[in-house]
Amino acid sequence: MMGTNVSLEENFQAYVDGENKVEPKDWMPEKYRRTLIRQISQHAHSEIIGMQPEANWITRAPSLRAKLILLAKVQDEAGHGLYLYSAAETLGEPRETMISDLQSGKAKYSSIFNYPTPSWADMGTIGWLVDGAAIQNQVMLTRTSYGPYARAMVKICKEESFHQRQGYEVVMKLAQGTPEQKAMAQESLNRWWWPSLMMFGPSDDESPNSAQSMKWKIKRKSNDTLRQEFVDKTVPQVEYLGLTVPDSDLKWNEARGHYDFGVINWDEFYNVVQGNGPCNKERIAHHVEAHEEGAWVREAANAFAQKQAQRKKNTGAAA
Ligand code: FAQ
Repeated sequence: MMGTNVSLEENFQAYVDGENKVEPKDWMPEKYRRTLIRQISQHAHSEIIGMQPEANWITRAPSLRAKLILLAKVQDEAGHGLYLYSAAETLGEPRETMISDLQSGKAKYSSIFNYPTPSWADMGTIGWLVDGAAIQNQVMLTRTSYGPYARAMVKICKEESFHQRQGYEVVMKLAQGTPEQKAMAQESLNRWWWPSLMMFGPSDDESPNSAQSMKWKIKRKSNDTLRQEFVDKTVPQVEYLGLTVPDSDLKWNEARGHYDFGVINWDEFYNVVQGNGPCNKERIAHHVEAHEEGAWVREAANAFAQKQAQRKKNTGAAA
C-alpha cells in the first residue's frame, strides 16, 4: 500500500481518502492505532458494563416472554463486547491491559450506564433510546476506516436494531396500558432523555478527538450531527406514544428542517464521565467481583489451549 516518494503519513492519508480499509498488518500512524484502541476498547467496555443495568431486571421480568427477550438482549451485549475486544487486540493491545484499565478507571465507558434502573419501564427506555442512540452512532462505524472494527459493527448494528424494537415494544405496551403504566413510561423517559443525548459526546467545538478522527475516517459524522439526527428521528416516536419529551425548548424549526432543543447539562456529563455518576462505583465493583469469580474459567480455558497446542506440536513432530 505504501509508495516511496511521499511520507508514510501522507501515503496513509491518501489510502484512507481513497476509501480503502486499513488492516492489522498495514502500516499506520501510531496516533491512529492509539485512537482506535481508545475508542474500540471504550466501546467494548460500554457493551460489557451496559449489561448490568438490564441484568437488574432479568429475575423480575413481568412474563416469561419478556424474560427470554431480555436475556437474549443482554447476551447479545456480551457478544458485542467480545467482538470489540478482539478487534482492539488486532491493534496489539492485550485484553488484560484493557480490562485492568477499565477497572482502574483509566479507560472510559459510556456515561449512560452509570444511571440506575429502578423501574421495568427502564428496560423499554434503554432499548428504545440507548440502543437507538447507539445505532445512530454505530451505523456510520460500519464504514469506519479500520477493517476489523467496520466488520464487527455490521453484525452489531443488526442486533442493536432488534434491541431498539424490543425496547419500543415494551414502552408502547406501557404507554397504551393503564394510566399508571403510562405514567411509568413517562417517568422513565424523563430520566433517560437527557443522558441519552449526552451519549453522543461533547459538542463539536468541545470534542478534542473529533477533527483528527474525522480526517482519518474513524468517525464519519460529528457528535452534534448524530445527536441532531437522533432527536429528529425520536421526537415523532415519542409523539406516537402520546408521551412528552422533557424539554420545554424543544420545537420544530422549519427553516433548519430540524428540531431545536434545550441546552445539555454538560456539568452532569463530565461529572459522570469522571466517575461521580449515581452508579459508577457500583458498576466497577461488580465488574471486579465477576472478573475475580471467573478467574478459574480463564485458567481452565488457557490450560486447555496450551494442551491443544502441545498436542498439535507433538503430532506435527511425529508426522
Ligand atoms: N461517555 O473527543 P470526543 C451501547 C469521552 S454502546 C463517556 O468527542 P471521541 C450498546 C471520550 O472518550 C455505547 N465518555 O471523543 C448498548 C473522550 O475522552 P478520552 C458506546 C465519553 O472518542 C446498549 C472525551 O469524552 N458506544 O450503548 C462519552 O472522538 C444498551 C472527549 O470526547 C461507543 O463507544 C460518553 N458518552 O467521540 C449496550 C461508540 N462521549 O478518551 C448495552 C464508539 C465522549 O479522550 C445496553 N465510540 N466521551 O479521555 C464513539 O463513537 C466515540 O468514542 C464517541 C466519542 C462518539 C463516544
